[in-house]
Amino acid sequence: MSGRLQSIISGRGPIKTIGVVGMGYVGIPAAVLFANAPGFESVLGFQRASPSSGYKVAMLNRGESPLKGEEPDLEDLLGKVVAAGKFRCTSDFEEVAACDAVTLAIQTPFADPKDLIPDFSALTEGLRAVGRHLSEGTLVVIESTVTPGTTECMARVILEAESGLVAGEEFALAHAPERVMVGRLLRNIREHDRIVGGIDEVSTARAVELYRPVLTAGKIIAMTATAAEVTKTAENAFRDLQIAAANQLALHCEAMGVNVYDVRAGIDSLKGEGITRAILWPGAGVGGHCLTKDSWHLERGAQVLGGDLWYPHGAESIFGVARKLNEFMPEHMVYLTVEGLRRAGKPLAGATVTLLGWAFIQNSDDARNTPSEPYLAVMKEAGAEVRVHDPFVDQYPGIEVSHDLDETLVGADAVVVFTAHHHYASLDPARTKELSGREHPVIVDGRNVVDPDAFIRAGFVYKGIGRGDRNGHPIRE
Ligand code: SAJ
Repeated sequence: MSGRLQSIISGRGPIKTIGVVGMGYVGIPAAVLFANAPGFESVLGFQRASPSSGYKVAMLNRGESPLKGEEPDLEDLLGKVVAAGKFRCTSDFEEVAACDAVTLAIQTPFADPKDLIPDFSALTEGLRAVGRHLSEGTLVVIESTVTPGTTECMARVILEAESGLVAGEEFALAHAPERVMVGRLLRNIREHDRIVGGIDEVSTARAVELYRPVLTAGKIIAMTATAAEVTKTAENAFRDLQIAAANQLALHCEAMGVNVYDVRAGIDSLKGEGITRAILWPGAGVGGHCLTKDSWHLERGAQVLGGDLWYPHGAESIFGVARKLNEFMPEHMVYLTVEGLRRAGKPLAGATVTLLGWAFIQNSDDARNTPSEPYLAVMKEAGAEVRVHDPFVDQYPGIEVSHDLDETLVGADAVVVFTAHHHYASLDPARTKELSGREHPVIVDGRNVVDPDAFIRAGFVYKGIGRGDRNGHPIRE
């Protein structure tokens, strides 16, 4: 336990002034909740005056949220704390010096999904800006999802180099990963348990003091900084693994002529104390900002920190295998489309394919890392003409997205469901066939949203993920 840091912090007194770096979908709700907590006096939102995001400073200081989409209570609470003078946004990082605690909520994407090297440039810039104005006894917390080892190593080195202070001796350092989902930002921060991990016990204790006041149903789970980084990346790696297990089972069921959804229901029925079968859902692929990268952060952490890893020698980590299986699912959708067109006597080259769903998740406009994109690329490469429909996505770089379902179905040789938007559950076989103008149009269901028998009776060639019981059906003349 660092006596020196403890005495500096004791001399500083309870946390009163907080800085939050990064006014995005993590930083803004966090800052507003800190400002609304009675024990804290003021919160500063730090936002770079960059061409793309600098506008947020004035907007936030007017009590307006720059976040898209519905966020219950956020704008009301923002207006309240701004009016009360408890929250202010600024681009002047010199004001970090007045903060008892500073959190950094800055995105850490992969620069290139191919080589999976994390792009920490924005985070390191934020760390440098904080380090330059860090004062003795301040707590620095990283909320971004980072490769295990980042807080103890890269972040510590940058902060010490910029401030001339020693972490664990003259300032506290911790990791407290965000667990928020769009549409429920405030609720998630208040109600989810909060993982808090310091580089030492004094840092952990100071971080607990920072987060406890904003929790309602959630409780604090304290650990080391690296354990907190592993927890965050692993909680998503586990979800990715569960989805991959469902996808692997679906592929096996296709091979064995079985309906994977019957099997899933059977497995899910096994309940009772101490029995868990958290079987998730197979599908056309896994998109989004979390699951597509966090397994690779975890793997990189094990490689960087782990030295001589002890997998079964020569075997690959199951988290890496799971990632590759989930990334394979759009390819399997290509296979199902090609097989369906073959059965309908239609070559892939020149075929017209209607792709239903561009968002990575149902009933949302969020298209980050959508599995529809790799599918589209392969189909276009093979000479198919693909039209994209999505009722929620308005635009996407390089892609023309239609909101007119009937229009996109006209002349379709194949209709392919990639996203389980509620609109597609009511797709009518007769109407769809009429619009396609085809004797035997193909339907490929990547999310189990249509009734296979209704489409087969209408003369469709049906293919579905995991539908080994229907994928070889006789074609109705
Ligand atoms: N998916 C499947 N099968 C499933 C569940 C999801 O194929 O059974 C696919 C979805 O279609 C989507 C992708 O996986 O393409 C990701 O879906 P998701 O529900 O995991 O949504 P995310 O990516 O927004 O995950 C977030 C994560 N939250 C945080 O990182 C704070 C994750 O930890 C949550 O578990 C998840 O939300 C959630 O449960 O809503």
